[in-house]
Amino acid sequence: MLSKKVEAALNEQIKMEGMSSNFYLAMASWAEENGYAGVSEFLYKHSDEERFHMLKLIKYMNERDGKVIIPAFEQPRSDYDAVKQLFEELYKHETKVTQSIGELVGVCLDEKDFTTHNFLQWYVSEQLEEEALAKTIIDKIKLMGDDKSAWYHFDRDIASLTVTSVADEGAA
Ligand code: OFO
Repeated sequence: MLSKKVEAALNEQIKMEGMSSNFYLAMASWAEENGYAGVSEFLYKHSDEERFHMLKLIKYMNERDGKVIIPAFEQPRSDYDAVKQLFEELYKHETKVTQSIGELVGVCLDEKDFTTHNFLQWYVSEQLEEEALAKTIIDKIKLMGDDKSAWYHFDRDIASLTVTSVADEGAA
């Protein structure tokens, strides 16, 4: 059984993950519309991953007899000036998600809910990796500047970039 505070905080996180999924879906569509096939493929996948993060929370809450509330999501932004701006927004958003996971972990500790605390450790590591991934992409974009051929390769290669591939690069 979940305490009311943990239940409310988990529902907030469901909202956050669902919002992330929609946010990246809108970004993916913008990238597709603007001819960045690789960037859009990367973002469609990212959107699916966020939906999976939301589902994982829903299933956990139901397993623990919590009451899941599926929220209404705000309409995400649908236009960007450039891919660089899009990834800066994505990075900013991920830092917010990390903060929200941190607060959720804090609520579990206050409530002495060590089972949920344990469950959330997966999200803690995931956020670390997602922030690193977003940072890596922004660094690449800065290096490329206006080099058209670099952009061509970037768009081709980003489709295969995942949280795991960046973590491996970091470990190498
Ligand atoms: Fe759910 O990891 Fe990003 O937001």
